[in-house]
Amino acid sequence: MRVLIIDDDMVDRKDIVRVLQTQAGTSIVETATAQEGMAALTNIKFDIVLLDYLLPDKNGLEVLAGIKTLNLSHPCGIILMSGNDDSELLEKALEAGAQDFLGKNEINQQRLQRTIHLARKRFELEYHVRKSQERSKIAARMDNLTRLFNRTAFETALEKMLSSNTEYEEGAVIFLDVDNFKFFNECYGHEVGDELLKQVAARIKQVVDKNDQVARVGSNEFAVLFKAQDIETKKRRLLNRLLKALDFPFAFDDVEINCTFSIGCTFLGNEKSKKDIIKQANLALHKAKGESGYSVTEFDASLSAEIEKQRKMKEGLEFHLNRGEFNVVYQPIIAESGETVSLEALVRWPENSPFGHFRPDEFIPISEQNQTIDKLGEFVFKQAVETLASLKSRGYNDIRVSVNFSPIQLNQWELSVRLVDLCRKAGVSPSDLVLEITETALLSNDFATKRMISELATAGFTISLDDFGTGYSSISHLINFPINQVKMDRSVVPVSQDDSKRKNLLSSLVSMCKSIGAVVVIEGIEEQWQADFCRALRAEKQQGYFYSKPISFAELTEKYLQSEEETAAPRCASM
Ligand code: G
Ligand code: G
Ligand code: MN
Repeated sequence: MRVLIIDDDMVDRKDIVRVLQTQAGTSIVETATAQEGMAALTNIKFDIVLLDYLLPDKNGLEVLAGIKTLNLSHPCGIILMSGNDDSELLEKALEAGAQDFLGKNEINQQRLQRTIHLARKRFELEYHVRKSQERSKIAARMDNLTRLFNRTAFETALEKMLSSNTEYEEGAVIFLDVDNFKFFNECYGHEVGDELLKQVAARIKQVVDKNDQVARVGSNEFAVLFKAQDIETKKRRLLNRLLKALDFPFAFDDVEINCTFSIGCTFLGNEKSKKDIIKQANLALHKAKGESGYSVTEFDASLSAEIEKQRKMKEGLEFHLNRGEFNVVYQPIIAESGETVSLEALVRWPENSPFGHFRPDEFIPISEQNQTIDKLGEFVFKQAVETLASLKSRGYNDIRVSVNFSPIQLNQWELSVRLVDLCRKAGVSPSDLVLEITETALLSNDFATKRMISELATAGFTISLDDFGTGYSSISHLINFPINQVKMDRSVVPVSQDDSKRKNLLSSLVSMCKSIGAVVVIEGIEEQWQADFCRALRAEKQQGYFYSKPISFAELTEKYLQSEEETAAPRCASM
């Protein structure tokens, strides 16, 4: 046992030494002042300290406080000794960190040894409790998987940074999210998912500076909190490093994963609260997520409005789909003869919706994102076949209906069966329906899409390639897929009589499609001369405001079905 005595009274010290020396294996260091005692404690590992209350330079309570601030790597039990046996002092001594108190008049062999024994035991207990408290405190701030800080620790750090914000330094937050993490997790298993997160964490850790805080704040979401004098430069440098560090494959035992990341950032300044900052970083991240591939978005005020709009669209989609409230309008497609040969069904957001009003080019991408597109598509298809059935019941047998399909809908393995079933229930034939599919659906070139398109064609549906001329306009798509019809996008329709570029382009596209036997439809016809030009190209069908805007079924009935005797163009001879 190693004992330190801090006592200026030499007689008392000798008494103690005498008592202790009776025990074998005891080594004793004697000091006479607080200063000497503290120095000894810093340099030597003791098992117990006997500390006199009245020292020339400090009193015992002050020494106890001083020892605490030393933050010793090898702390030990302390017994405070005093000439007067004072219960108030005992209380204070225990509070200040001593394990026991001993009146100087009580010192005898038995008493001293017992007190030392108890103090050591007590210290050991306290030490273990404190250590495990510290450990659980750390654990509560850590993310077990990645060994980064967790959300709680991140928020605490953010709060701290906000309260210590100075004029000279600014802070910023980056939120980073692994794109399609759910897919990797499900596709390769959760072990690979966990391993991916660990590797991402390690790569982020590698590129940040020593004082930057990195945390995992969601299942596949990371945050970096940092400050600098020139925050804009630091942010740019950090983003560059992050993108570089993350942009190579993550390797596992038997797979390699290439993933992209979405990143959102915002600055701390301008009296923003912790909540504001987290919200802004999340909004920026959310916006970045909406874009494909690597994407970095910085928060600005317009984002809030945009995200709010998206939220309303999402909620509205679910709400109105459950109530079957979407509207479907129809735009005629006209043959060379001037007859309306088909009606394109186009979905419209319900009027007087409490969520606001949105255009299809706004809400369809959202519907594709939040997986409601299958339901929306089926709703439109059902309306379309019912409209068709109703036209047929009035004797219009030659008219067909075109329905737009999102590429995502083609992933439903039972799509063809369901569509055929809906046709059967409405009493129409698949051959009366045209499915308009954009060329992007064919780009993925995956087996399931290919199979589905063949299945739909085999079931008797006409497949029409929509928006041709905007994307790849690939002849191989026309050859490799069972495509019966091609619809030229309105962006390739000449905008004026001397728009020779578009005139030539459209002319070539039409002959290209005709050369492989596809029927050609040209959309976006707004003026007579455009109609004449397209007719001269021998395109089979036309569509556009020149003939009719999309109209409701009620308007359709009124405008076309009851005007057979009217001869003014545009005419729908067969109707
Ligand atoms: O009708 P409007 O021009 O606003 O339509 C904008 C876009 O929305 C067009 O590209 C059109 O093809 C698409 N669209 C309209 N209705 C539907 C629909 O029912 N399903 C799908 N997938 N797209 C549609
Ligand atoms: O991509 P898709 O072909 O499905 O787009 C159809 C949409 O194009 C319709 O919803 C309609 O609003 C729009 N549209 C139809 N005809 C015209 C037209 O002549 N001019 C313009 N600018 N848009 C049209
Ligand atoms: Mn279309």
